[in-house]
Amino acid sequence: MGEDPTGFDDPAGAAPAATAEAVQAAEAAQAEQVRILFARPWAFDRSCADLAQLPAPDAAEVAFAGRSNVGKSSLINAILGQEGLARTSNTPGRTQQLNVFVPAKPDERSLKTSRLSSGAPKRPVEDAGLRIVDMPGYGFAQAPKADVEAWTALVFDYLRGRPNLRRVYVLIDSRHGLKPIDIEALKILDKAAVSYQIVLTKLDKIAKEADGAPVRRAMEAIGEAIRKRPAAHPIVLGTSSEQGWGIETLRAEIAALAG
Ligand SMILES: Nc1nc2c(ncn2[C@@H]2O[C@H](COP(=O)(O)OP(=O)(O)OP(=O)(O)O)[C@@H](O)[C@H]2O)c(=O)[nH]1
Ligand SMILES: [Mg+2]
Repeated sequence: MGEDPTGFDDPAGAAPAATAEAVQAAEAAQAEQVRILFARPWAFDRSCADLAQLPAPDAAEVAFAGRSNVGKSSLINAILGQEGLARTSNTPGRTQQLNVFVPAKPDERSLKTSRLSSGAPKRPVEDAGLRIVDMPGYGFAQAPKADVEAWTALVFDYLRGRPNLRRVYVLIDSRHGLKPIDIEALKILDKAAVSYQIVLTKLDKIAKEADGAPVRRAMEAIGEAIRKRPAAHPIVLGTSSEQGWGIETLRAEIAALAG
């Protein structure tokens, strides 16, 4: 009989060692996949004012949604390790369309700047089966009503009807918690059975107390609030784009969602 490659039948007890080795090898391969995906440059692909402008739904998409100014664009930049790729601003209402980002070949890193001066972007090669979508914020009261309604409709339409949408990260400001407009977004996702996960942002702003109590309280409150929602991932992620907290966890999750 040939050697059993699994080691399971080895009476001398080699099975656990062989299994542990196999598990370690799988973990190392996974970690390498994450590293490769986010070590490479990413590029801006396009801005979409309506769903018809989106690319064909032939690659997995991961989208970042949340109220205006919650930190969507900042979190995408932190995950991709490219400050300034997604535009951020102190003024709410910065992102006004669906902005699509894709992995690019190394020499296409310059796309992020060339798109602004040259108008129509060149198309980077999409070879990782994954796109990241930065969304306009919803619920920004100070912008003109018609603008807010248009952004919210665009976001909600996308959440409702994008067949290749693998996961929506719904960002919630850790200082403010869930607002009625967030609940509306969650209802849409639950109804459309789109898998989503809550991500608390700007944890650095409530992490001043040494015992971490405000952070714990914010995480627990939101965990309880979404416990019974059907499409919600049960684990709430805590992040700070400024401090780099929670970024590796998000990278690993996103890499696992790539098609
Ligand atoms: N302290 C701190 N500030 C943050 C963090 N993330 C974002 N910000 C700040 O919050 C503001 C809004 O960030 P954006 O990333 O533009 O927020 P957005 O959700 O994309 O906003 P809209 O596109 O307007 O909907 C900016 O001034 C960021 O610098 C964080 O983790 N910590
Ligand atoms: Mg933005």
